[in-house]
Amino acid sequence: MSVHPEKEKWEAAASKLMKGKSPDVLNWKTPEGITVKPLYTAEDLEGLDATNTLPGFAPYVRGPMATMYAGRPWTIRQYAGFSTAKESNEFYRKNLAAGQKGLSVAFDLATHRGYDSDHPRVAGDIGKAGVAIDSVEDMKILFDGIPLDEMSVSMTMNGAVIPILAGYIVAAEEQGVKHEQLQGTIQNDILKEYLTRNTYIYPPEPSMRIISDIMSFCSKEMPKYNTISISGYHMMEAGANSVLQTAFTLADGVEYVRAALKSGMDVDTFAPRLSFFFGIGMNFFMDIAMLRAARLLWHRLMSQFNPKNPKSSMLRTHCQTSGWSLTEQDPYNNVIRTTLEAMSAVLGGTQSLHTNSFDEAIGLPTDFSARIARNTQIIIQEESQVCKVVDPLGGSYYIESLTQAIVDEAQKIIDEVEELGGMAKAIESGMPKMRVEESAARKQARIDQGLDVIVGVNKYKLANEKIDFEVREVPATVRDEQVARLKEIKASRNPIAVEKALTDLTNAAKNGGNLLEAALPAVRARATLGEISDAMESVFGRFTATTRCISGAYASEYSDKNKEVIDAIRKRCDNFLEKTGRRPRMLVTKMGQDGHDRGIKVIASSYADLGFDVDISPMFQTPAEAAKMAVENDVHIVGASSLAAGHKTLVPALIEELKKLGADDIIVVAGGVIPPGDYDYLYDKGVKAVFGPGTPIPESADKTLQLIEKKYIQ
Ligand code: DCA
Repeated sequence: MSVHPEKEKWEAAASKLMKGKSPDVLNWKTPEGITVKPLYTAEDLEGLDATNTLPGFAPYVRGPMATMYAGRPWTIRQYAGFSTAKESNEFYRKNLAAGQKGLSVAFDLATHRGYDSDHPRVAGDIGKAGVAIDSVEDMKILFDGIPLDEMSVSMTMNGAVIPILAGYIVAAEEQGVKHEQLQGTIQNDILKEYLTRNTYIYPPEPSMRIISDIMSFCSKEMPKYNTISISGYHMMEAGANSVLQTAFTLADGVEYVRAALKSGMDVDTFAPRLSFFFGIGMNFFMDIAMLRAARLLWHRLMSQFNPKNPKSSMLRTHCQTSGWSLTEQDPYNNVIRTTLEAMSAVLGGTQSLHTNSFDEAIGLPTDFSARIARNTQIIIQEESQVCKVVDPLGGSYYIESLTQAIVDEAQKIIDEVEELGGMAKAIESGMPKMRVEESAARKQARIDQGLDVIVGVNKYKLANEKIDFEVREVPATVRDEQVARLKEIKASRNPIAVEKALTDLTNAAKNGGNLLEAALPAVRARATLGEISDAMESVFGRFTATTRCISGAYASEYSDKNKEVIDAIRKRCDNFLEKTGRRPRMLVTKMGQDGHDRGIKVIASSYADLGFDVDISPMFQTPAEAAKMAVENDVHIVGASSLAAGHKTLVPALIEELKKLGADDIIVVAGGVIPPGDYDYLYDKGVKAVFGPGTPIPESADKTLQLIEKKYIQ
């Protein structure tokens, strides 16, 4: 096919409309580095060999199932969990009665990191960002009245994956459900934890063994169960653009396949039960194309392992709308954002979908906001008629060519990863983390300059923001309830049986043997999650990451025209240096088990670009550890970032610890997902400023600097 016969006429018409300029000036370079033109034609389909393929057939670009939603719509699977198992169970049952189709369990951060609720490191985390699970007794309550032989349950667990999956299996056994009847998914994707999400426990090597052990156990005992959800979502939330998300997720997938093969499994015994998880952002067409590209690429990547079963190279995925794109400002706009993102996932052909609630930039979803989120999917599914046709955008000049562009760009990055020796080695080298953080800093700079529009945040702002809806709060008594139940369980079990089962598990960790299988007797004997996790930690150790930070990306994204704003702050930092002999120095820290470090990374690298001296604490600090570091580093200010509802406990505790060290002159500010209703509480406790999500960097830097200047040079 050649150029459209009237292409020149179109160019002339376009140019005329633009007062003589070439239509090329309308080209847009996306953050992925892809040039998007104002017009696509049949010419753009030339050489694209996957365009005219069929759904249900390789390379699956048009969808993994032949009939897709025309035969069965995607699973409406809302990710939820908070407080106690009992409260979460009630929430699940209500949602299932109202049209939700599958469960997706969110665990609290203490559970993720393998701590029981009575552990001193997790006092601020219990029941906050998910449900607290300490033993199989909690697990049984969580699924009370929910038949596990019928319900497909997804569990987002990566760190404490052995005690959680074993707990689920034993809870099912005690419901009378056989292993082979279990259907659902365990996230079990540890590589992305080292890359972005940070809810790991053990170092990479034993963690990869755990994954292979789970795949091996499930392939024999639980054939309907998806053993992993290889996740790009967290990379997107950490700032990865769609190409980075695709490339690193699929590269993680290849690494898992290699690990399973190395452990002696045949590719077709486990590959059909690998599943994926993508995050869907606000670039509508880009993310439709991303899902199509990911399917094509996965098929291509899997062919090197010579699978015989077509399902082994068929990418099936869950999607979630972007939490990061939700704004605290003018928050009902989030309903619209989520609807668009959901449409993108659906038009891209997802198998399962979570739509975020509009209040998630502020707090945990309420019954009301969860209903709107769920209904967003139900309305798309049951009212809009989009389910009637498979891959309705297949053949679109633009979508097909964007799909190919993502395939090409992502393949280049996958090749780079391969050159580094695969994803585990690449992660060790720091390459993927740096790429994601650079992408995040650039995005922030575009938003701060107004180049990327966010309605209500950097354009069409409300003069008087007033949040007038209820925000769900998890009471501090949840911890007391969990601790009381732990005591009860420990008092009523057979200590000799527990001891023996835990010793057997430690021996399996030391000498080999399937860890999931070895954990089952311990769970049946009522060993707790923390005890099971410790039994393996005593052999594997606990992983600590080194925190690194990129520099220059934020400032370099500023155009000369907009540089004024950041230059003004730089000048003030230089002035501070002149007057005091030091640059304004800030410690950014994350306390508790909250692993979301995108915010502090962006703050650290952009503040450094603006002239601050910035220290980043290691992850998972206790307030006492953060205070000690602030004093040792002699900082002027500490910025505490909280995205997991621990702010009311942890930030005041930090202030107390600073006082104990005689350092109450160190200013404390807080940022992250903090409901505006909690601001006064924090101010009363001595916090000097609170920065909600979406605060532009120059604005928070200005305020931070003012606080320091006021104290030291005015
Ligand atoms: N016609 C006939 N059968 C179909 C069709 C169709 N058009 N579409 C799907 N099915 C079948 C599937 O083959 C599957 O059966 P199988 O397991 O026996 O093969 C069943 O219906 C369920 O469909 P599926 O597309 O697998 O949807 P889910 O069970 O919801 O699984 C998946 C989605 C992504 C694979 C899974 O890993 C998952 O649920 N992930 C969620 C992860 C999550 O919640 N994360 C939270 C952060």
